[in-house]
Amino acid sequence: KLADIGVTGLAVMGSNLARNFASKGFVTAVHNRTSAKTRALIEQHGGDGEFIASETTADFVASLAVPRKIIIMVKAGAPTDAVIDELSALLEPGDILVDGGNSQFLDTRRREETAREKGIHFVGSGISGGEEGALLGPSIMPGGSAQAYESLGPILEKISAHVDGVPCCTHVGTDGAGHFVKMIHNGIEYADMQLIAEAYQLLRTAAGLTPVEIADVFAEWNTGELESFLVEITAQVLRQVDAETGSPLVDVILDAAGQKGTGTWTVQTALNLGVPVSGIAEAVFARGLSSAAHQRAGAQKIGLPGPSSPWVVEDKDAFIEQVRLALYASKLVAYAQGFDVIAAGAKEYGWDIDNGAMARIWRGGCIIRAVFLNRITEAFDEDASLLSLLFAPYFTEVMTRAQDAWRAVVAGSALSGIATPGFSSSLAYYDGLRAERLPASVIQGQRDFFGAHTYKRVDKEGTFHTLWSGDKSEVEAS
Ligand code: NBP
Repeated sequence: KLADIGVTGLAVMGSNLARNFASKGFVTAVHNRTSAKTRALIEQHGGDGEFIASETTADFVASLAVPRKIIIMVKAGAPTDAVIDELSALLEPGDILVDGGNSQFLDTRRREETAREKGIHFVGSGISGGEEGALLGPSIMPGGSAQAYESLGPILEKISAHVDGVPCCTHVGTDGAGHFVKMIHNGIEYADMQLIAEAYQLLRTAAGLTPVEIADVFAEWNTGELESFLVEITAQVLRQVDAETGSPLVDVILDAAGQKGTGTWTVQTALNLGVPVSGIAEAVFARGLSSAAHQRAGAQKIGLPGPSSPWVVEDKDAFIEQVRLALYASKLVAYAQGFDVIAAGAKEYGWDIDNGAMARIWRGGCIIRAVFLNRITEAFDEDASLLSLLFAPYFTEVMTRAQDAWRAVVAGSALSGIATPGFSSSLAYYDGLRAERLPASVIQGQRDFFGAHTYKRVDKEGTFHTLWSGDKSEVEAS
């Protein structure tokens, strides 16, 4: 008997994914560089389904039915290249090689091109949901050729998360499109987490709520339009008491946020594409600031001045509602910006990405799963060429309803010295987007002054330059 699918790389993600395949009835070939891990998987979980374990790469390849379908789940970067090289030498035209790791989409484009020259279908696939998702149903974002998806897709759809019976997996687009969309997903995740953390900070500092009280607030929010995995788990984190000290765990955890780099990739990519992603960028920068231990200690030491009076919230219930609305509005901005990068990436790299379908496959399995993704899908289904998510009537209504609260929260945090980079920058983006006139005309004037960079006029066609160091008359630039 030959295997339907193979997984190489059996650390937490790979072994859970292999168990997921096997438990869904697929004969699953498994392999790992260090074969002790392969043996451990079979010993501990061999009963999950039908596995074919191999110690060598050659045996692993030989154990698969043709066309072979292999998922690589090893560390992104050089290890992934090494595994691709080793496997490619053993594969035949028509075989499908999937990279399920967190690879940079430009690496995926390069690898796909090389594989294509050998007739091998290379599929860079985003997989989200961490170890639990891999085992029970992740959100899967496969790129690569449509032809590869025809035979690979049904297998991936079967092991993916399902919401309302719909799989959280769809063909995203060619070559690196899957890893691109996974990267944006992670960027949005950064923003979402930062915004929830800012909401916590406001409730704690301005309203004086305890972590457990804030957990109750989040649990309540999780029954409404903010219902999402991240809000739900934040409530659980806030409820946790440290066994050693008896303090809320959140007070014992060092306030220095780590990162693995996918948020940075999103921002770098957006910068390259010229798309503002302030919400995501601020989230990445906020993690950076949190980890700048020496500078933060230095600021404490010299006592950098803050405002003289703290924020005294009178009506706590009203304030909680304001923070909820500020969170919702800021979150929408982060998603709108994320989808803007997807649109710009699709244009730049020639992908045909269905934004509504992306929101649909993020509804389950992944970290940013949330009820309001349904509304995003509906918005793009209604108008696939939506210029901004914020222009969809449903979301415009949210902004109408939320903006006063959002402004009050941002103003209050500025006056009382509570850092809310996510809330504040999202509001600034929103007001910039709305503005009929922006001070960019001043910038164009400055650029023309010092660099003769020219400008366009509102009242006629053409490109112009003012002779700033001459008689200050305007000339038409060629
Ligand atoms: P790791 O990222 O920790 O990678 C460990 C695996 O890579 C082991 O199987 C190891 O084999 C293998 N490996 C390495 Br390292 N170098 C190798 C080489 N030169 N040749 C062959 N194999 C090599 O595992 P993970 O945390 O399970 O993640 C796997 C992938 O999934 C990564 O790309 C990760 O970014 C991505 N991902 C992870 C999560 C998550 O929540 N952890 C979520 C989504 C995506 P060995 O056993 O012989 O050392």
